This record gives sequence, C-alpha cells and structure tokens, in this order.
Amino acid sequence: MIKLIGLVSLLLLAPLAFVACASLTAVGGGQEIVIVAGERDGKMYFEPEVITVPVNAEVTFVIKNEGTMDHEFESIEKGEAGIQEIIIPPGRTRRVNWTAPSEPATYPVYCDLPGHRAAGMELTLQVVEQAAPGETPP
Ligand SMILES: [Cu+2]
Repeated sequence: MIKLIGLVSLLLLAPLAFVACASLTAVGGGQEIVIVAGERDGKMYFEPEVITVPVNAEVTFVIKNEGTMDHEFESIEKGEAGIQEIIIPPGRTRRVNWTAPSEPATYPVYCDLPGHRAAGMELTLQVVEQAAPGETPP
C-alpha cells in the first residue's frame, strides 16, 4: 500500500515538475550577462565596464560579488535604466531580470553605497539597434 501511494504521488508530481521547468524556461528566456563586483588595488569595480544589448532584449544580470564587502547594483534615478537597487553580500550572487527599452539608450549602472561609485563602481549599459543573431544587418 505504501508503495502504491508512493507511485501515485510520483505520477501526480511528475506533471508539476514539468510545469515548473517550463515556467522557469520562460522566465529565464533572456540572455544571461555575468557581472563581477569587487575591490582591487584600492579601487572598486564592476566587470565588464561596458555592456551592450540590443533594443527590446530580455536579459538576466547575474552579479557575482567577489569582494570582501557589500555591493549594490542599481540604475533607478530618473532617466536611468529602471533597475531597482539590489545588495549583493560578499561571496554571493544575485540575479536581476531586465528588459531593454525599444529605443537606443545609454545608462549608468552603479553601486550607491557611500564612496563606491566614486571609487569606480559604475558600468555603462548601452542599448543599441542590432540585428538578431543570424540576421544580416540592413
Ligand atoms: Cu559597492
């Protein structure tokens, strides 16, 4: 009887697992862009310093803090990219989904903790007109 219950619950759970995977795929459908944050030689950094994405792109920023202190990732002031502040503790990774606007633009993305942006924690996020992979630009 216990075996039967186990089998039944397995059969019941299998479709759920499939649905969970399917929705994960949909959410994570965007391109992943890995960014490393940290400190080095008395400065603080994001790498890469410039990120270029096509208009309307759905991307997931994967921010890895390889430093020894908290860092932030944000671009939320008026006219910026609309990325809410997120704190990445040292040694941790945080993911942020973001959709590029339909028009080309350039935004700063930065760490807003006191002194960090001035110490170098800012990258440039460029949104450009671009043919999809495999397409020939006009
Ligand atoms: Cu920082």
